Formats: sequence, C-alpha cells, structure tokens
Amino acid sequence: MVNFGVLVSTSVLFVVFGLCLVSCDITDGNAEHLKREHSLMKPYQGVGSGHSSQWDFWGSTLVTNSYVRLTPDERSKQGSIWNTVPCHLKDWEMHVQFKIHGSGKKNLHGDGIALWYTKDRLHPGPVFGNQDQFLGLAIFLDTFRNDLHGMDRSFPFISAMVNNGTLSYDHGKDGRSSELGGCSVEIRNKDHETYLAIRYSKGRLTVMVDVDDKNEWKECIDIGGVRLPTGYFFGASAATGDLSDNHDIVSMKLYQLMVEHTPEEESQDWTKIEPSVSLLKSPKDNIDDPTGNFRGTPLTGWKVFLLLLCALLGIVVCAVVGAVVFQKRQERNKRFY
Ligand SMILES: [Ca+2]
Repeated sequence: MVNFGVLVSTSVLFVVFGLCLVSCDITDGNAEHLKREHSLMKPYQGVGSGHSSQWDFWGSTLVTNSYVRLTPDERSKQGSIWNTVPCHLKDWEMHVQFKIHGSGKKNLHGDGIALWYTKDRLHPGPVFGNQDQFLGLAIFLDTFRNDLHGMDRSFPFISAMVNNGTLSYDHGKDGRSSELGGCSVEIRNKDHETYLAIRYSKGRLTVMVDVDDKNEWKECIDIGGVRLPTGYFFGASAATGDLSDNHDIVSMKLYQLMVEHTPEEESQDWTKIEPSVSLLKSPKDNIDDPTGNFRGTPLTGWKVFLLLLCALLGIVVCAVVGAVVFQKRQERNKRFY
C-alpha cells in the first residue's frame, strides 16, 4: 500500500503543477509587465498636449478626469484616441475598460467602439470613425445590427478582423464577410465595470470579456495562425449615426507577455511582417463552424487541466487495481505457508 500512497501524492503533484500551468496561461495582469508608454490611465495627465504626449485624440473625443468619451450620446459623431508610441513587443495583452451607455432603448443605439493595432494612426474614416482598408488588427464592439438578414446572432456582437490593406469593412453586413470570429455579449448600460482583453502571442489571437461583474474572463475569440508585425499603434475609435450612445474608454493597459521565441523567430525582422491569417478555410466559411477557428492552436488551459485530471484518474485506478491484486497475491502466498 506504500506504492499506492506514493502514486497518489505524485499524481497530486502533477495536478498542482498542471493548475499552475493553467493559471499562468490565463491573463498575465502582472503590474511589473505593465507598459506605461502604451497604457492610458486615469487621470490621463498629458493626454493630447505637447510633444511628449503618449496619446493623441481626434473628433468628438472628450477627455475628463475619469473617462475618455469618444462620442457623446448624440447623432453623427466620431472620435478616436491613439497611442503615439509604436509598440515593439512581440507578445502582448491589452486590457480595455470601457463603458457604452445611452438613453436609446433596445436596438435604438449605435454604432459601437473599435479597438485597433494598426500601421496608421489618426486616420478618420467610415469604420467606427477610423479608415477602411487599414493594415493591422481591429476588434469591433458592434452594438447595432445593420444586416437584417443576419438574425442568427444577437447584438451587441464582438468580432475581430485582420487586414493587409486590401479588405474593406462592410458596414451594411456588420463586417461579417471579413470577420475571423466573434461572440454576442451584453455590454450596454451596465452598472458595473466592463472589460475586454486582447492577447496576441505566438501567432495566437485571443479576445476575452469580463462584463458580468464576476471578475473573470470569458473567452470570445481564439484563433491561431495570426501574423502581426511589431511597430504598429494601439488606438480606439467610436462612431454614432442616426442612433447614438456614449462610448467611453476608462483605461487601456498594455502588458508584456514573457514568451520565449526560437533563435530563428528572433532573427526575423518583425516590423516587416504583413498582417495575415492562415486559416484552413476562408474567414467567411468559419461563421457557421466556429470550431474551424481553433484548428492548429495549442491546447487551452482547461484542456490541459482535463488531460491531467484524466491522467490522475487513470493512475489512481491503476494503483487501486494494483494494490488489490498485490493483496490477493499476498493472501494466496500466506495460504501456501
Ligand atoms: Ca453594426
């Protein structure tokens, strides 16, 4: 029975190790790794003023002491805020605290917020207040359904798009033809704080939301094969049309993820990478088959945990069976004497 004890304690160790791996895999959030030059935080001192400013803003954007309002709850407004410092981190995670609120009742509000990691900054245009045919990554928090044929999903809808400068965002179809993945989330008029996290690491793009006041991240998008260069800019923009909302950014905090790369990866010029996604199918086909997005991505935290749990159960069963067989044999041996 000593063997059984050793086996159990070994497996418990494995599980504890596994749990650590899982928790380490989830949101970094480590204050040491916060990059202030890419973060926008209260009370937004120095935003938009002087040469040393790390954030510029445009349009209807209003900076107060407790939030940055990209648009007020008024028709036909556009605003944006942009980091002036290009980001040279290979692996990062951006945490955005936002607040979308207004007097518009159900479905009578719009249009939403877009979060950007792009080559160009401060280029107003038709995509949530920013230019179309952009180079880089966009995450859309689309609060208004434009496409009346797309009733299979509810709004607000969060989606991701990677563009090499050739694609257009189809506003009339809520960007469906170019989206890489997405999820429906209730994000308007919440009394509690609402957050979104974008993680880009080793070609994997993950978007998570924390909007239920439970202080936990829920996965919204997780796709592999995403290639983004370094040296792009972070930004946020919002627009209203015939319908409106207050689109507020409370904070944008960028964390560096400590990830090792192969010498081959390190020797590459990351600023020369063209934004792309190597999906097995075209992004459009992935709409009805969200699992298609997960192909070729590493195991997620809970999968690792499940595997370890199965392994532990297997070991325990083997140990019990082994112990019983051992005991039976001992008894049989006793009988022989
Ligand atoms: Ca829309």
